[in-house]
Amino acid sequence: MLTFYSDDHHLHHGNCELIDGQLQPCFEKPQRADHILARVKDRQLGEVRAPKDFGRAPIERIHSAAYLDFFAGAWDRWQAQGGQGDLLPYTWPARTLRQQLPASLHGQLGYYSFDAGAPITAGTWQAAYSAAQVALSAQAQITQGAHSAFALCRPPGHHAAGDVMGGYCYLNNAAIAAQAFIDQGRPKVAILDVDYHHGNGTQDIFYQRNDVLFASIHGDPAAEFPFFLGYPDERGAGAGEGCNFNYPLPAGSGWATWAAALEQACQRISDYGAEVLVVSLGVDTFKDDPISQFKLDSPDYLTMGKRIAALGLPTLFVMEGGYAVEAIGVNAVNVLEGFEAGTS
Ligand code: FKS
Ligand code: ZN
Repeated sequence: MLTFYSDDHHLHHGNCELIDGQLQPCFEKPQRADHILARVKDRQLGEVRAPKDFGRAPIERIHSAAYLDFFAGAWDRWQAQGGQGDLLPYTWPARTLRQQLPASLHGQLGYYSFDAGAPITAGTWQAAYSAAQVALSAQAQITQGAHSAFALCRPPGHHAAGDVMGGYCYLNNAAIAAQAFIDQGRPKVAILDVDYHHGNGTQDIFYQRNDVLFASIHGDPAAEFPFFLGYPDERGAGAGEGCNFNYPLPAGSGWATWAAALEQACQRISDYGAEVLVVSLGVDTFKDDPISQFKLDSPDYLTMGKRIAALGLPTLFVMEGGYAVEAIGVNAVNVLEGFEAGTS
């Protein structure tokens, strides 16, 4: 399996995030992708390629031009007004406030975000732009006939919606790739989100559409970030009714519980008749993950990959979360190796 990767992810390294009332170093850090890349090479998974540049057009199929302009220009505006440190929002247009774009930088930042978990640094736009190109390059590989490809994206994307950043995410790499499949003539795409957190951005982007099925297995949002989306009664709306499936699981869930949900998600994907699969691949379901509450062990990721392979679909893996940095490479690559073992 080919891996697509850009060193540009190093340009994004946020300073800190708010955890339990304290500012702590960001969990979403460059070493994450470095460890995965090292494991891809160790295991000789396949060639590692730099992305091509497909420009802004395929990103604009998912994100509004106004949002992209804001994101691309935010750091320079922050510097021009003498800003020190990372650019972080602190006011959001919650229920009692007007949903309108103000003139100020921080007002606009609040308008275009849902939490303070997505710091903008000098290189964040370039890193996120390159991550989207990594996803598009891996996607193109499948359009050209490959059965699978790995987009080693960083920063991740599944919490980002059309004009909202948050939860370490800015551009929704998986959604951008899924849309590219549709635009290249594959009218039925499934997205399987196995990250520990609900992919609220991806769900929102495709919620009213029937050309993309979204299925997500995650920590119950009643108790877990992102709290406000990811419940089982969210089944899609309008034309998209019946094309959205959430499988929230309780804290402490291990492989048996998780695998039962995967079985149901796979059944939905088969019933739907998807022609191609995008996997939002988070490995923060690992037992030693510092911010998550599931109990998967490293060999479970091999089994996960095999079950995904049994769907028999061309499959694009797009990297999302995972914070047990020492194990992240083993766990992510185990999914890919399990997939390959299940394919041959
Ligand atoms: C405060 C904890 C805030 C934010 C969790 C973000 C998870 C991100 C992710 C992604 F794949 F996008 F990276 N937690 N006490 O893992 O879903
Ligand atoms: Zn996650």
